[in-house]
Amino acid sequence: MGHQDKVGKSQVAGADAADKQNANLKTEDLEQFKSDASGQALRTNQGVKIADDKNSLRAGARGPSLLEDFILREKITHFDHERIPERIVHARGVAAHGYFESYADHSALTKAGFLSEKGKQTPIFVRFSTVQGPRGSADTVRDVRGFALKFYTDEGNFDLVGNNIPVFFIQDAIKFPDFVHAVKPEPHNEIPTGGSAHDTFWDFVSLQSESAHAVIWAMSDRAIPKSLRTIQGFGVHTFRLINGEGVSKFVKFIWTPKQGVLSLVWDEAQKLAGKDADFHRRDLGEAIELGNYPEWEFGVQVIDESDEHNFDFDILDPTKVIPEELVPITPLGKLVLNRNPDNYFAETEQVAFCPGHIVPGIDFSNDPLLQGRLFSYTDTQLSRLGGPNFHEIPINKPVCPFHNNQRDALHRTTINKGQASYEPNSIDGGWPQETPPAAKDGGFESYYERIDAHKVRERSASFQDHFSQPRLFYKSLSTTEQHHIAEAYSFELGKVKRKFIRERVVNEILANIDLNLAREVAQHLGLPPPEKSSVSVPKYKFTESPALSQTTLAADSLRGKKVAALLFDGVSDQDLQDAQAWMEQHKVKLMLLGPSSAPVHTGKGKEIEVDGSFKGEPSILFDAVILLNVPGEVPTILKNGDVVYHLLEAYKHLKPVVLTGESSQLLSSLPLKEDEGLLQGASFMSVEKAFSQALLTHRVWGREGHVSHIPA
Ligand code: HDE
Repeated sequence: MGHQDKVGKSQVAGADAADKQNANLKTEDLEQFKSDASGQALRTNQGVKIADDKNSLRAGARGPSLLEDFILREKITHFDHERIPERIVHARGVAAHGYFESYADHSALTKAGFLSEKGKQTPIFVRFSTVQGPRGSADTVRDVRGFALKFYTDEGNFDLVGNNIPVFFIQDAIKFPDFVHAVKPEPHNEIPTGGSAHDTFWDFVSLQSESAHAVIWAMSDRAIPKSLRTIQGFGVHTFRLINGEGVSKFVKFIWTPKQGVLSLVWDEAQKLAGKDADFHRRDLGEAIELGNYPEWEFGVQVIDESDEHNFDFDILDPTKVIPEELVPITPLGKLVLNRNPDNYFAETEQVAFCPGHIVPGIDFSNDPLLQGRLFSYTDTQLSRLGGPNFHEIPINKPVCPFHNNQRDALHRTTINKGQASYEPNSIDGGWPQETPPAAKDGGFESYYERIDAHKVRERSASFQDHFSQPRLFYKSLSTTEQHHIAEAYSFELGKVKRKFIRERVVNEILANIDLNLAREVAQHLGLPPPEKSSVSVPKYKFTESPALSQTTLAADSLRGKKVAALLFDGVSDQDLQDAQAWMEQHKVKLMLLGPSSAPVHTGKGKEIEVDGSFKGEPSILFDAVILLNVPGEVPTILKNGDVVYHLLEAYKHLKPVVLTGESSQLLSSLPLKEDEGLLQGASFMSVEKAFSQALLTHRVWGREGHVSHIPA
């Protein structure tokens, strides 16, 4: 058989694809292949060039395969071990590179070097995640989002492993395995994937009132974010910042997106989970690719040591927020994400965060949840990444030089030189040696905290109030946000099979947060409305914290929004040109959709390539939808079910919808009503200002009560 016979069609196609891929590689990437003696030779892991990668070695063309085929065995053995254990929680994630830039010299607050200079930039790697679902689960499920930051500072790595809600479900680390077992898919049937709407979760959280606060956040719109670019980040625990004089202040870390804190509506989230399970990771990757780099303002709430006990709650309790109205946020700098990873596995999957990774100038508080986390993360990496050398994986490696006497173990890549692997030594010049602590550039020193106590297994009495803060949160929200919370509890509890669990949530949890909320949920579930709270909730000095509502956290511009233009043959050239120019000017991504993927022709006969079809790119993928003027074609439009569905669905999801020219005649045939988001006008430019406002506002909340009859 000649060589030519062995090369099938698919292999030629494969070669084309490889060429295309190579075309996308940067010159420096290609250099690595060129430096290979034969250009781009395929080799075994032992460096042997491979002559045939298509056929295994066998005894005769139709005979059995031979064990001696080391090329086949090496390839398949490697493949057999391609998977590593996924994270026990936060398995589904996506990440990006970027930088932190300090706004100023913050050395009065901390001696941490990355905060010591105005304009100083520190590389960061950020991983977003959902908590409950496995690696292959959908992005838009109702869940808390992990928001883990790794700062590669000159003084070592600082990991801030936070979430997009400011409180946690339990107060003590010892309850974490119970909590996770309860929320994860149930053990007998591994259902549900990616959600908390099931008996074991609600059983656990209804028996543990300390969960009430985090649960109400998880039932709020925060748990169905529009995009990972539109979530806030919270360190949750109280930490310490320590300056060069050794003065410590308690801090809470908070980072807020410039893109606004925005959410999906529930119907949209559920549909997206099926139609684009990768919605969030795609959105993040695309925005960065387009140069719409997401940004967060990174800050701290600072509490003097002397104020530690001056709150209605304990600042060590991770189920409590410190309202911004009591302690405002001091901005420290900005976080910018500007580069997508090159390889998902090597970077996003292998990154190993640990709250215990801190640098001089930062320290822990005695929050009992944080204390447990300090141990857990390194422990989990041992089985997930296969040994104690995971810090040598490039994504985990500090950028500053580091030396110590730790040696060997699985997957060691460092080749340590010298003879002395102990300290003190007099053989290798005494190195590596300790660095005494100092106001600047010194070795790490723990805060000189006085501890004088009995060993006890005891929860502080100051952790016992579990309802004042969920009440504060609920009371601080807009009517729309409150309504969504009632709907979310009703949906989730509607999936709970055991009636006594549903009743317990309503009577023993919700009734103590807010009686109206409890009654609304009871009504949805067909339960008797509770008459009174079952515990007496202490009175707080303040009853509302507007900063907790998403309505106070708007976007600063339209940058990075995504709009669909629905096109038909005969579309007005002027309208289309104006819309395209406007979107470009506002850094809004405009996608042109047509009845199919075939090009559309404008009124003047110009051929327009489309980005997809109405059906293939449903309205749930966009922030707004525009149907431009197509003179004389309203009957054609009305006959197209896909476009009608697109419009009705966008309207139902409270999005801005624009109808220009004759398209606005659709208003008389479809159940759409003009409002501050449903805009009609002679041309796109005639509604441009109102559209800009509607797009910035994100949703037309006033429409919400009037869309239940829409079939979409
Ligand atoms: Fe985690 N958590 N956690 N957690 N967590 C993990 O570490 C754990 C907690 C958070 O993108 C695990 O590498 C314990 C609070 C994020 O890689 C594990 C306790 C907060 C991520 C672990 C908590 C978080 C994790 C699983 C209670 C918000 C993903 C894999 C004491 C402030 C990081 C891993 C990433 C991951 C343990 C509670 C956030 C098992 C024991 C509170 C964002 O070590």
